[in-house]
Amino acid sequence: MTRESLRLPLRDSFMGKIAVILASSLVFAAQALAAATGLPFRSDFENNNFDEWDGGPDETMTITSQQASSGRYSVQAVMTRGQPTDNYKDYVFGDHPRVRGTPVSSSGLWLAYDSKFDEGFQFGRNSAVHKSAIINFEDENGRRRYQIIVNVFNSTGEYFLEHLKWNADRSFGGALNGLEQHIGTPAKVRLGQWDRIKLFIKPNTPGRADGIVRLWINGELKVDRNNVPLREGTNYNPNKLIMSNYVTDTTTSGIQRWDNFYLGETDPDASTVRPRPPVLESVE
Ligand SMILES: [Ca+2]
Repeated sequence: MTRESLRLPLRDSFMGKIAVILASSLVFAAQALAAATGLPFRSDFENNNFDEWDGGPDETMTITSQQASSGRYSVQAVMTRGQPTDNYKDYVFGDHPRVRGTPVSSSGLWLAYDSKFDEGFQFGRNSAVHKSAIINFEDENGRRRYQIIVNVFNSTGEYFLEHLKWNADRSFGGALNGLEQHIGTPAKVRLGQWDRIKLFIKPNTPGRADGIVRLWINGELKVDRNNVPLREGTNYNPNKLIMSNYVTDTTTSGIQRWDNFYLGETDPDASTVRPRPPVLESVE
């Protein structure tokens, strides 16, 4: 075949069609592999503002350079005895009605962040749990229907995953069971030290109790459940993250901190395990 033959109009046209078909296939493949809208999300507050988040009240929640688990900045929330606190920041993603994007895939969702309660922190005495972060499954009207909440038990300081259900009319639908730490000694808040929290949730097949919930505290697996009806018979998806500091128990006081958030469809620690690069044998 000569170079001239490749320049024939017919061949150019044929090759052009092949190119278009190939390009279309690649676009289709890329769409099939597309991540959920808005993911992966990372926030380490190094730009000294909350611009990475989608809003929420922050009366006593600020970014500080006094300490951080990564970089220079982190978030602090100050709770004062005798006063309720309503600080939080939202991040909406996937198929949330404020995004209307690609939902989180059926392979699941990872959340990781650093949490700290300062020395002297007093958990409330008139309530059971203190919130840290929440993943909401919200419906087409932006109403929470299922929640997985990273909590601390006020009485023991142990981390505790709570699973709540809400109705379409905003009424409380009840607490679902079985997400306490069950592997080894329950991990507790270490006052004055950062704790790394990592959570994996895989929504169940609607109507089947085959959802997965895993929780690691400082790298230790503490919850590993494979039979969780995360969304029961519905097909709502996780689509909102809340950095939560909603405290109604006014016996609570002290400073709570957050830093180094990751939310995405792959394990944030998986990239540290890389296949060995091929070794080029010497050809000298
Ligand atoms: Ca930081």
